[in-house]
Amino acid sequence: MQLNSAPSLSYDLQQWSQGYQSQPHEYDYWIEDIEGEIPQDLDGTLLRNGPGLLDIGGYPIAHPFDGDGMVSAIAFRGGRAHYRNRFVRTQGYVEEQKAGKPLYRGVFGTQKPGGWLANLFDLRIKNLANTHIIYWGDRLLALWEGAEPHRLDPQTLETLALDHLDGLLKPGQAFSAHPKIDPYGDRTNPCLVNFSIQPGLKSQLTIWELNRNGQPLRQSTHEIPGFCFIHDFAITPQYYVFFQNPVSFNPFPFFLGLRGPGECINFDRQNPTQVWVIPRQGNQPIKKIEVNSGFVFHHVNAFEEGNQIVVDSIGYESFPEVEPGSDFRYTDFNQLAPSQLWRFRLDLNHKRGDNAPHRWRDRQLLESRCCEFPQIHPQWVGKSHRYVYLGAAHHHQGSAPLQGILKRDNQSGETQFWSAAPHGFVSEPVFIPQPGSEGEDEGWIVSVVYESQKHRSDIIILDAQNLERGPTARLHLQHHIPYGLHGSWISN
Ligand code: 3ON
Ligand code: FE
Repeated sequence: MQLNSAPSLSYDLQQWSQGYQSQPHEYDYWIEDIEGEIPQDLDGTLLRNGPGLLDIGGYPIAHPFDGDGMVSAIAFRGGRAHYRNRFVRTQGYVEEQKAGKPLYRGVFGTQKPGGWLANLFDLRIKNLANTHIIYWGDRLLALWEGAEPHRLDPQTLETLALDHLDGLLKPGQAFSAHPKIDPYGDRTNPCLVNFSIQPGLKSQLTIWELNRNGQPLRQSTHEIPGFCFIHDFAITPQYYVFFQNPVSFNPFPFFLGLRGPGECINFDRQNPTQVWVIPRQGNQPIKKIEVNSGFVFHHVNAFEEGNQIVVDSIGYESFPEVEPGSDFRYTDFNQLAPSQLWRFRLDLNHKRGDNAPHRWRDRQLLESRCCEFPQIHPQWVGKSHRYVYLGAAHHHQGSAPLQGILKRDNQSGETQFWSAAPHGFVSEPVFIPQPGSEGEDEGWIVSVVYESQKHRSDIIILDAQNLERGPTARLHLQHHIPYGLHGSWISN
């Protein structure tokens, strides 16, 4: 018996990288090729967003986050399912498809052809509309954290226009791609909470709460010292929680046409993460709490417990910096540290009433397996959640592509895992509550799985109470969907 031997890879890198081929076509069809049965009470639409093009007229893009947004809608009704996808007709997409080549630079390193001279001092960035898709206040919105949302037609997915939320957003103003829905927003009705960052030497953070009709309930603006790269946040009934990752920004390589702005972000290992705890109402002061250095894109959830706020997040050892010139299609996962599930406890009592930093060193690793894209039951946002669902690597150790769905029970510490390895690669799991149910895990997990051997994607439906039984239904699409980012469920 060999001890300490590295487990054999659960995937083939070449097969994995095929999931990053462009999908230039737009489809509209009933899904006929189905294994198992779609639950009759699964009634609504799964919306997904993500980069649809990984090249522009044959010019490869530098990073998947630079890909033009493509929205897929999988509509379920009466045990049947319909698929449709459309590119978001952003100004950049329309112009570039006409020109057959990149006309804009991307945040993560995509350059216009012609070398640095062709890119020098061109500081325009295209709004990609590629990160999330939500339906709120009677609007279907494709989100991208660097600028305002695009509004789409919910029936056809046609792009209608940029949307400034009835004048709430200034032209070009950011509206993050991670809004939270507070199930008890204005006492009884849910509300949507989102933020905007205007980065600089000092950064401006604006937070909105919108009622069910999309009208503002509350708005506040805060000045945060230093550069901010904040992708996501968390809410509790009383607070907004922001993790300001320890990064700095040197814009000169961007100005000089050498790098994208996302490649000008440096991780400052020696600095802690600053957590900003901002009261949602009243004029209590903002609290700054310092926690261990590290980088967070996504939070699972947060909740209040006595004088503490508990925040569960996916933590990276550092910002996964992109080496200029490296090809993401051949990512060497062995060189990467895994992203893992952590629990932070923030002590609100520390020096009540002042902003003195509180250095806090204790954080707890909940799950060491490499994971990303956390989801919970939507009714538990801001409350102590028992279950979390994640995309996760097949093996317990090391960094690897996401090939399975992991469910963790925070009460017992037990996990369930369903894997699509060796040929399948999963996307974000979306939790869909079963209509009429109350249990926290009563519902389904739906995810898009890229089946590399067939170069096609499946939609899988798992029973959230028992992931290990495997998919209740597997819907075979006629084509692939490139690896995506986020999505949501809209019930009928
Ligand atoms: O000054 C700059 C201006 C600007 C527009 C600052 C800046 C770099 C923060 C910025 C824009 C940032 C943007 C647009 C960020 C977009 C991020 C994005 C599209 C996606 C992030 C995804 C995160 C994760 C963790 C994805 C994981 C994926 C997998 C594990 C596998 O597929
Ligand atoms: Fe995200």
